[in-house]
Amino acid sequence: MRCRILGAPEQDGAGVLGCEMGPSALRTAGLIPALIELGHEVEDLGTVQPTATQPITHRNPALKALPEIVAWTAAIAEAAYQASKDAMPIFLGGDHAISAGTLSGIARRAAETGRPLFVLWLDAHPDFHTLDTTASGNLHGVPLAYACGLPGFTGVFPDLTVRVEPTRICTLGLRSVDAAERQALNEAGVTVHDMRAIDEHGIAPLLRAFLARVAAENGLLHVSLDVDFLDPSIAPAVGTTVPGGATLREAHLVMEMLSDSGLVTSLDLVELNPFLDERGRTATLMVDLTASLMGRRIMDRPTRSF
Ligand code: DIR
Ligand code: MN
Ligand code: MN
Ligand code: MN
Repeated sequence: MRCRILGAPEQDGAGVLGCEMGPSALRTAGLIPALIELGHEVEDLGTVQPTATQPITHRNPALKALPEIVAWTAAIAEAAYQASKDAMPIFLGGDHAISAGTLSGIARRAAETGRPLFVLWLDAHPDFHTLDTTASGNLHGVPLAYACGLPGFTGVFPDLTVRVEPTRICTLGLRSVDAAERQALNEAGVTVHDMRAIDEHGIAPLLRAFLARVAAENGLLHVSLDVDFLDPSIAPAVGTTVPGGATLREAHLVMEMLSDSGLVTSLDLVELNPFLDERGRTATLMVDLTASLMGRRIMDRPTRSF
């Protein structure tokens, strides 16, 4: 596989500073050598530069760093569109607001291929707030709603060339959902497998059903992995830890099944805050999970079915 690495050290979308160090920590933890060892061709595109900020006012006084997030979104969207031509881009956050840009750029690229774009959102949170519903004002809480074209972003965020279809999104691992997000997710028809569903059914059948849909429709698949998908006991380096997250093996199983499916066409690694890490263990885990997604196996398997 041909991979393109792109750093997006955006940090103003999270409530806690430090995600700007995320790309450095992922590189330090050996992301690129791990991909090369798995036989991939890796092109490192370096770091996205945000466009200049313009003053913006908004009726929601809680919004934080709106001009900065808008500038990052425009730059990342263009970079994601360019990076996704004939290669698999891997975007290194940066907080989850980078996905406002990665999703819009990828959706634009997907439309050119004529194939439907599916999104797997691995996160404790749905990040499905609009600019009007977010109470925290932390804009890492809005990227999925923006990419779907929910109301209120027009004239503030960059115009979307192509929207992500909400019914082609599957969120996995949710355990912190605000009331406005819950309603919006239901109305939009997003597939939600929260932690309770994972506890009841196991993670494999939930993911398998989604992958079968992607395969049946010959879809492209964008995976967005937020560090807080993982349980804080194994992944402390995130500003928004929520207890009761995915275990080490649940997370690896997701990645291994994604790899076996052969369906993943782009990836976000987001919310890593190295300032909060313990001797690099979260950065190392994120690299190991990426390696599982990109083909690392405990043992060879006779079939590559999922
Ligand atoms: C909360 C937390 N829903 C908010 N969101 C986070 O601030 O909007 N997203 N942490 O990743
Ligand atoms: Mn998130
Ligand atoms: Mn989260
Ligand atoms: Mn949220």
